[in-house]
Amino acid sequence: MTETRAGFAALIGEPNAGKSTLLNRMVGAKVSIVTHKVQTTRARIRGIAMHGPAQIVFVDTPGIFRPRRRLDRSMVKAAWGGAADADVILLLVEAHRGLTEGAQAIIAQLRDHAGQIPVALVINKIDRVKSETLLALSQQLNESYDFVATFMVSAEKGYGCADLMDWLAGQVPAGPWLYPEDQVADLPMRMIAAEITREKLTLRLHEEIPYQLTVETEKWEERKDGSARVDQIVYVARPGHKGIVLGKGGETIKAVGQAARAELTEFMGRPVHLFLQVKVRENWLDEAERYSEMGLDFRDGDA
Ligand SMILES: Nc1nc2c(ncn2[C@@H]2O[C@H](COP(=O)(O)OP(=O)(O)OP(=O)(O)O)[C@@H](O)[C@H]2O)c(=O)[nH]1
Ligand SMILES: [Mg+2]
Repeated sequence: MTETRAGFAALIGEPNAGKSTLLNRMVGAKVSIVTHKVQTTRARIRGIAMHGPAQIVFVDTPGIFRPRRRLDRSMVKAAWGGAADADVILLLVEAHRGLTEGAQAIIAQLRDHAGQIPVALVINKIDRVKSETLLALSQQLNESYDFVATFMVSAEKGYGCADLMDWLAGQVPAGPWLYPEDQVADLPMRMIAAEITREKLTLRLHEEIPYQLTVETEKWEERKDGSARVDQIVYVARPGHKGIVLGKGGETIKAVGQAARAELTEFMGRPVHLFLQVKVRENWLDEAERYSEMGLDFRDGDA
């Protein structure tokens, strides 16, 4: 019998680098939410991929940037924590942006956080650049850190992802699988459901508002007919934001609810009745309970 292997591959990088998109691609299911906006992922999210005898547990992390607020600091701490616990770290850099100041700042801190953990460079979004520019970028990045390998991928299109998966399968240590073979995510269903709603809100709202809201699944009721009733609260930090989230005549929240319900129903493979309520809670960004609901450590945000 072939020996099984299993381990953790942490995805780190600047906000918007495509970490969640890559995780979803590797897992083959949408486990982590994706938007075109920065700071979409707030906590560590595990997605599980099987590749022959290997089980690779991908750890999606929040983007790393210079934190200003408590929530930022908790997120960045969570990202580095994910890296420190991994068997292999994948640093994502965007092909069309290259070695940005933000990427340089991450590389400068990488050695301290990675220790002996091997770090591979993953240049993502190669669909956005001409191939001639990639070699130079790869060289430049490899001069700045001792990466054990370099991959050029498009998480969105799937280019290069099979090579990366083959390599990772050899990198994770020999040992028993960490999760059942058919499990794709390690995140409670109530949290996945809240994340789906937060994604739909982020896609529809402008700039600062998504940052200042959080979604919690308050009640989850299994019904006899096989469906589930899910009640969620959208917390906003300012009275003015409530009206924006609701939209004219409630049309924004209605559209968000429909989109979230459709996705959740598909994810679960059975009907879901989703009820959303918007509440103003001016101090939620300073409440420890909100952080633990998100999967973050409140104290990590201490200045
Ligand atoms: N063209 C192109 N776009 C991509 C690719 N991968 C991701 N994207 C897009 O980049 C944006 C950000 O993707 P995410 O996966 O949310 O990025 P992230 O690194 O998880 O971002 P945060 O969670 O905010 O740190 C989305 O609009 C994706 O569709 C790619 O390979 N090519
Ligand atoms: Mg993300």
